[in-house]
Amino acid sequence: MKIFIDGKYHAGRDAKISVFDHGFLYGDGVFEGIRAYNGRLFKLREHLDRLFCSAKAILLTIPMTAPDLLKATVGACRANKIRDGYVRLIVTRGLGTLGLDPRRCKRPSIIIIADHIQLYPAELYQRGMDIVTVPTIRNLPGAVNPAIKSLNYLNNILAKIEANNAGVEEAVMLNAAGFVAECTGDNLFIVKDRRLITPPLSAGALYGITRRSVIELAEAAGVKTLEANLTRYDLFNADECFITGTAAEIVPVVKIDGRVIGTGAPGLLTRRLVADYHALTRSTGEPI
Ligand code: PXG
Repeated sequence: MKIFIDGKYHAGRDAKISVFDHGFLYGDGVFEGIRAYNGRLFKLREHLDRLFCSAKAILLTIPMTAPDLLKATVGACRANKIRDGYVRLIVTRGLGTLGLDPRRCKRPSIIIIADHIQLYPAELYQRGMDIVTVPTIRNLPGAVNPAIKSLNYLNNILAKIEANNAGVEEAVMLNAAGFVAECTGDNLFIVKDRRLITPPLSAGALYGITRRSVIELAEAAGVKTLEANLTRYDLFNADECFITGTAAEIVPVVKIDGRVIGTGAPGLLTRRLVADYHALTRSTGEPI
């Protein structure tokens, strides 16, 4: 594997970052996870836009223009002969010293890993997932805004640990007001009375690119979509539920906190959206 670090390629085992990089010391940095399907990088421009927005929010200047970063991302896929895979694009605050002041870091580092990912076993997509709500609430927008895709994922990891302790793969995170925010690495949707509903981004969620694609696909299929605050009660009484993310894609959810959702099997609209999403990922994107 060839890893891009600051303009040069390194063999996988030699691809190293200093222990004095503030991305490592403090989680000071931002990232994106992008998928390649069928020789194309799906929604690459949207991912790059979000990376620049995350960077702006933490006052980090990415030392490359968006068009150059696009070329470098495509280049990393080519260098690794990736046609179907997963790209992790990381920008750290860079090499600094002990002490969290970012002014000690003279130049941010850009890392591109072009590899593969499989988050969940394939059968889970057929059968549907069992998830739980967890005690750890989503970061408050006034603290570390969940819209920032930062290298500090401890909020999400704590929730993931709580899900694992409950014997399931994924956690629903609520916000401080008790409304559903999102899952640890995915946005959440329900279907109720043939309408597709997802929490508003202000509930404390990442501006998910898969989320946006799913809303567009539903609207194209004539399904009414809306953003509304959801409680656990709304989840338990949904007709269908699924989660969305670049890595996870669309995963049907069939049980939440022990309550069976709908019929207990992936719902009709969920399966339609999965099919439409697969068709979209295979036919659009930035050519590698
Ligand atoms: N919420 C959070 C907190 C995320 O990290 C999503 C929602 C879905 O967003 P997109 O734009 O991907 O639809 C994410 C993205 C992983 C992994 O390693 C997680 C994500 C992306 C890539 C890898 O678990 N989550």
